Amino acid sequence: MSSFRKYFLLVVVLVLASVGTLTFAQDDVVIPDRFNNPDDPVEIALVRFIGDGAFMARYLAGAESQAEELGINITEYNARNDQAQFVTLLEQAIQQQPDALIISHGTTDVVQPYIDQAEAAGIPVVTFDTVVNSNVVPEIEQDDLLIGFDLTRYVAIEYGGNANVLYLNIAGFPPLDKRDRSYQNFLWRYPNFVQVAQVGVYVEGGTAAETQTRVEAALTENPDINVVIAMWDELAKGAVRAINQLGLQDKVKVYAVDISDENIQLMIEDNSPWEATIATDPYSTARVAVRTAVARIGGETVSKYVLIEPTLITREFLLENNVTNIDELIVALPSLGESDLSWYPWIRALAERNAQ
Ligand code: SR1
Repeated sequence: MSSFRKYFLLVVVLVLASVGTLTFAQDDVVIPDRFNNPDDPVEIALVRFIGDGAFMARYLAGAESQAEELGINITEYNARNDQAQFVTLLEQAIQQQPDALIISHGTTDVVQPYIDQAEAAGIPVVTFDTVVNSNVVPEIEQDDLLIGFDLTRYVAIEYGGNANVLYLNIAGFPPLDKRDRSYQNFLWRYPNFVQVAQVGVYVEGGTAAETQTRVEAALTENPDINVVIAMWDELAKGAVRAINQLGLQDKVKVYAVDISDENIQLMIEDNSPWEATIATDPYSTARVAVRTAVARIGGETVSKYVLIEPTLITREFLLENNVTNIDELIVALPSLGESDLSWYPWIRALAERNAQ
């Protein structure tokens, strides 16, 4: 046999061997039995305390998209800021005996007994924006201490440590409390970084409108304010509208949290006071929550803290890159797109099988 033919055969054998190895690796992934019965699809209950605003709507869309891709069902229960209703919905959801429970925006004192009850009944729980006393129940969040740190540091450095701040936040919501912790450190660190006033109240279906009224009053009473820090975009939207209404766009700038199509429009409009926001895409964040729940159903031991990394988005960046909506933003900033978190090989295989 000529040396060329020997070489050719060797290459063919090596290619076939590598293809064989790849095939074996794919076949090696085992989808857990619970996901293999089309007559009895996996059911996930998503129990949420609040529903106001664009973040919450896009989060739900993300959760539903991931469930659909995996061929499972998801049912939303939303208490719309009513604690008694939240407890009722937690009870109802557990009674339905879903395969897993995702709990969002509860406080520990309220949700802990129901988490313990569900886990004891064999229903694995995962949480979003909730602090839990359990080593097996994961806490998914957008790394809110980091959000508070990165946002406030950005403002403090931009203003050389000198600013008169109108602070927009609401106590009692876990992500907002964590962001506040980091913010307080900057007030301590920079003595001329001063909080002049604070407003913030949650109104289901109306936080932005209520905030607008309160910010108009605060800015009128405190004409020295030159910075607004808003720890939630519904608060920021109210502030932007108030500043526009008072014609203070050149004097008072807004720095906030969260992103949505509407936020991008507000940030890029002519003479917008909204300078920067720090965010994850709630769509992708919710998909992580669903995959983490699916992982627990499949028997995986998941990380206690599942942190989705936030990204700083400035008005300047949006304008320079002609970004007008979230889809375009993800192209310009791919770190905001689909997360790698909780993509266990068998969950990927489940998505591929379901796509066929
Ligand atoms: C009232 S809590 C609002 C926050 O929940 C999510 O973490 C979003 O980022 C939003 O800012």
